[in-house]
Amino acid sequence: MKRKVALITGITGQDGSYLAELLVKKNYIVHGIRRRTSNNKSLNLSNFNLIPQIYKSEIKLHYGDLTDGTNLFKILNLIKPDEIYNLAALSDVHLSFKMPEYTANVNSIGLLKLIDAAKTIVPNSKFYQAGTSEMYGDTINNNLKNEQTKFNPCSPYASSKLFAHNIVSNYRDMGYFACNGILFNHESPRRGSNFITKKVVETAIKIKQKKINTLYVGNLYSKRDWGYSKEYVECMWRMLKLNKPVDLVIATGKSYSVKYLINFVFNYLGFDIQWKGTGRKEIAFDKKTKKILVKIDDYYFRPNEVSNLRGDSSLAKKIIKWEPKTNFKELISMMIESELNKN
Ligand code: NAP
Ligand code: G4F
Repeated sequence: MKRKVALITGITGQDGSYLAELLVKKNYIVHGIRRRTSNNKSLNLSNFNLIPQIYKSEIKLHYGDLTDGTNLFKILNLIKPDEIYNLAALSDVHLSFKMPEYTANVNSIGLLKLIDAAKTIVPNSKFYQAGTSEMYGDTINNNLKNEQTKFNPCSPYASSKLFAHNIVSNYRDMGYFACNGILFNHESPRRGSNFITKKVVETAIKIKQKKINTLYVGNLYSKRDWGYSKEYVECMWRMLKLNKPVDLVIATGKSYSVKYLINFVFNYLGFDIQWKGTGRKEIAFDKKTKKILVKIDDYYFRPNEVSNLRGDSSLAKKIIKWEPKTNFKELISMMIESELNKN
């Protein structure tokens, strides 16, 4: 049987690297687009033997950027993929407030360039777009969110992703096979250090090792529905196996606050963490040593916040037979253990 060809944008990121591994296991020919960087490190892809002659490697990397439409066109024309997974994005919500134009250029217009070229060059291909629960924004109630819940984006990141979501629907209406995943937060040992789970894990370990003294964070009270990235990329693949394109929410259905996360990590590492004070003066300290462990820093607050995200993935359970397996405590413990093993 002819091997399927997949193209992954954002292959160097958390999800892209897990998806590449999954597709290689499933005997796909996997191509990825990576950006040119000064140090050329692709740490998340270290399980692959990335030798310079790309056509001998398990995955084939092409230099490119979602803002560079002519290059995207050339790559698609060269490899003629059966499946395209658009995972590349400026994915940092906080940073999107500082770089809104770039965010829109990559996440919205970049997606438009890619999907239009895909429909033109490989009209029978299947397309996955990495959508996000951030598109729901800060809703009045904290109910579970599903595919019917109204979007109300409240960051440049969320707005850029909602544009992409709508464009994908438009192309689907034009007859092209395109799906939107609406994924809630998902983490792993490969998570970027700027996101809160990885930041708390890395910093708490450095405090334990006496390399630094304090963790500085923003909003302690926002809640997120945190799942495991490796399980979530399986959904992307399953969605493109369907006969009809769909949009699906992928989530665990449970949410926890940033403060709960911090308590869990410090307790796991053997600290006796206690809190005192309120608002920007709230601090956490170690009851045994009296040393301050956590402080609030205004820098980490966003101009606008999504206070609680919790998703209902029952449609995914029905259509792609998917359910989350790893719970919050197992996920964060895995991240801590992986970080400890690096040291
Ligand atoms: P990530 O680790 O930040 O990876 C983002 C990827 O996009 C990286 O490979 C990055 O390359 C690449 N990229 C950024 N700007 C680019 C550009 N201009 N051109 C080409 N590539 C570019 O993100 P992730 O957590 O794996 O998430 C994957 C996708 O799912 C993203 O679209 C994100 O917005 C979306 N999403 C994530 C979550 C989540 O909780 N993780 C939830 C919902 C949706 P470099 O390595 O060079 O930076
Ligand atoms: O870890 P975060 O930066 O993730 P956020 O903003 O929820 O976005 C992630 O999940 C989205 C899916 O819903 C993705 F689409 C997006 O690409 C990304 O992967 O922040 C989580 C929460 C926020 O409420 C934030 O305000 O943690 C709060 N927080 C408090 N202190 C902090 C900090 N976040 C970060 N990054 N750093 C802090 O010091």
